[in-house]
Amino acid sequence: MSERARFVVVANRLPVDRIVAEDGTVDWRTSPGGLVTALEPVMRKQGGAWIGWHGAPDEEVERFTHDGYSVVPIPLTSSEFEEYYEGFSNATLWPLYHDTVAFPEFHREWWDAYVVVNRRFAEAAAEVADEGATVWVQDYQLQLVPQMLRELRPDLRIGFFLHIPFPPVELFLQLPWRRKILEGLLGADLVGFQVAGAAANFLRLVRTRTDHKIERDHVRVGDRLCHAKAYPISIDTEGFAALAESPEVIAEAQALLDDLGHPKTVLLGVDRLDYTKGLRQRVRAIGELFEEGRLDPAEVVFLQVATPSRERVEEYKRLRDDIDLLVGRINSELGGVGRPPIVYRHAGFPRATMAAMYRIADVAVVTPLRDGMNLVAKEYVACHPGTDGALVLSEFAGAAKELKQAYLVNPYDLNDMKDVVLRAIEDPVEERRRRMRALKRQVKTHTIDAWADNFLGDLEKLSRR
Ligand code: ADQ
Repeated sequence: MSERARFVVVANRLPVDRIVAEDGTVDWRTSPGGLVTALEPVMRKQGGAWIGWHGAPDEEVERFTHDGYSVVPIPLTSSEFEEYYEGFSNATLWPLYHDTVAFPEFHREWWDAYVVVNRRFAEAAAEVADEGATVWVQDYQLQLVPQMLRELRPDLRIGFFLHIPFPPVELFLQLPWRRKILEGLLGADLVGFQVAGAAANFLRLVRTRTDHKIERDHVRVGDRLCHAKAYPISIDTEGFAALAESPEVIAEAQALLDDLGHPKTVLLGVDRLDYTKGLRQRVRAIGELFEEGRLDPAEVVFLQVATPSRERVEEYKRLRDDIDLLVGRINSELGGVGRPPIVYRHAGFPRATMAAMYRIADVAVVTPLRDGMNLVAKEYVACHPGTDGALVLSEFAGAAKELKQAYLVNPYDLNDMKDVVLRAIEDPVEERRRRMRALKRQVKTHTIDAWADNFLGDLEKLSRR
């Protein structure tokens, strides 16, 4: 075994993608994403290791070094991928934690696979971590790892961060394995959530469903403490802003506007194609605005891009068909023979193209039914030049707790959504500017680096024994 690490990240996926060249040589490239960018410097400085799945089922990949830190691939069989990942993580926990906006499925085999895979991750972390090292476990796929790892290595400092919402007590209690998940999380010294309400939900559950004593924001677990607090995640604000100001992105934004025929107003939606993101409601609301003549298809375009996601899970297939149908129906009934009122692309785009879209959008419409944070809202604020843009944001996104000057909506209330979108377009420019200035200030002063520093700083302080 190669040398042990002082700082270990444990996440479902590795931060690198495999690139196979034409001649068959294999290389690994850092995948774009805020978490990797924020943690890479810490990894390099402290001699870090990242433990995660490499993305190919039924295949073992040796540990290797990448960009100054150690990458530890964890193997998954095809059936583990189906039961632990597509099943328990994405068809049980994901809908349950997002207010059951889709029906969560409970299957005992899925749970068994979840336990097996969590144990594999915990064992790998126990092997890789140096004496007294810090281990940071990420997200809902790995909630049992903190306790499993604690049992194997009581010397470690263990943090956990949940990127998605933590549900209200009444919903969490549906879960047949609720107690085991709570105990799993309590293995950490610090459990981080996106918003204070999620930490409160967790503490309330621990209070009512376990024998552990609670004082303010921490739980006494035997002879140690587990703290629960909010750490709202953010983006590499400067990086995004600089990208949006680059000549390439400015040129791409111009080309996009040419393609769209220079409409007076561009509305923009950007999401992973997921039923939590409220796409059905958004497309219906904006569609109705066009149908009722409150938006003029000659002047306004609604550009919606949706990255393909979890395409083998039933709910996601249905969602894709629904959106295709809805958009097709609206476009076939409205507008002239030129550009349709809704320009919809089911595809992922490079970061530069995303920045170009954020640049040209007069209004970003971010209306999830429930979302842990929602980074698109923050990326738009960081990238849109000047202060004449507007953000329409769901009350049920974690981001709404910080971006209070956005045009907030209840995405279940279609009439409200329609009125608010119109207001965001039509409000006097001073009002839009006032709001946008406040949003920009917030996103500039709360970056992903600050998020990681706060969490890791607190973890060090709180777990000092
Ligand atoms: P996600 O559910 O994936 O993340 P979000 O925070 O919106 O949601 O992040 C999506 C990311 O994908 C953004 O960086 C966005 O730019 C990118 N993206 C979306 N559509 C794209 C497209 N068509 N092409 C290219 N890129 C696209 C989970 C939680 C969130 C939480 C994050 C981080 O569900 O609530 O904010 O983790 O903790």
